[in-house]
Amino acid sequence: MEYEKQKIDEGIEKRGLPKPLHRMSEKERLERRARIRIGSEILAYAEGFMRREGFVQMLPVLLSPITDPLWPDPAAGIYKRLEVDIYGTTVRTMHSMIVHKLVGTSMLLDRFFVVSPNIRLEKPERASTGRHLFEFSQMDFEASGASSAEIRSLIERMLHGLAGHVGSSMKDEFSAIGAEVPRFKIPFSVYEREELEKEYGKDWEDELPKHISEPAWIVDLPREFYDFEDPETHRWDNFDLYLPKRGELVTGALREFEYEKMLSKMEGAGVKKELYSLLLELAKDGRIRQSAGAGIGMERLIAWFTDAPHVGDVQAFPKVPGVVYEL
Ligand code: ASN
Repeated sequence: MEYEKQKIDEGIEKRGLPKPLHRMSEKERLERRARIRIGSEILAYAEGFMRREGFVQMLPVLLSPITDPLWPDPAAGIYKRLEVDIYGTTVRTMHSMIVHKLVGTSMLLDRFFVVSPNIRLEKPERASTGRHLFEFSQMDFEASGASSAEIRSLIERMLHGLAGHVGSSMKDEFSAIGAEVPRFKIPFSVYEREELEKEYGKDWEDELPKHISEPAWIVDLPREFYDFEDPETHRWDNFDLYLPKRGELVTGALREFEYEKMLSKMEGAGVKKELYSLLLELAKDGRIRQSAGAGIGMERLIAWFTDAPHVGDVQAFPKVPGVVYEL
């Protein structure tokens, strides 16, 4: 146990991974504290913004028989899916509340958001990417009857407002970490995924962040069954937001709501349709309404704003893939 601990500490030091609180110098702790304070202000502003836009805040779901398959998604790198038996039923840790969002906007509230903790056991080799965690929170929201363009505009306005607010209210914290609030103009540029593939090849996701100086939208990304795909053109009505140097911050889309389409996409991708039988049944009965929504990675957002080397540097208790800290 002692040996294990020492190995972890050395690994953290050598690879420049976020340190646990009890291993930090006073200066490092000051910086962590400033980042957490800025993060708290970012959360408060983002929640207030969503409420002003007519979204109701709900509390998160952590265990459920149904969660996001995270498949097929070229960006997925799950090393293990966590399943546990409770009361004789298998439940999964929340990958994302996407299915809950589809059912929630159909039956409960037209617009809602959740600051949603997600557990995704990313591959250990993702420890040093600086942008992966095995526990993180996304601001996950959905709006019935909305379009992708409306959701993108809402996110642009939120980020713009956030930069103005945090920049003026958190001056001491920014000087403690020697960082400045990022500057950017809205609306952001929009890139077609196909164009990026032509320009940068298959690894465009790693290349693009090196070539942009402001956040940019990427549209038309083939991925999970719940994002809308035009049956004729096979164009996907979805998007990601990429940050300079850091990569993906937001994922979102217009959603599928029709039974046949969801079913055939699941079958085509080899997703176990039995796991989604409730959603399929509701869709078959015409009880799923079309919506659009997105998720904003909160640690990534805070890390971007506070110029943190690793997303774990904005967590009080870091959750870096492959490293199990004591707290
Ligand atoms: N939250 C994302 C969305 O709304 C889905 C995800 O996190 N995989 O599209």
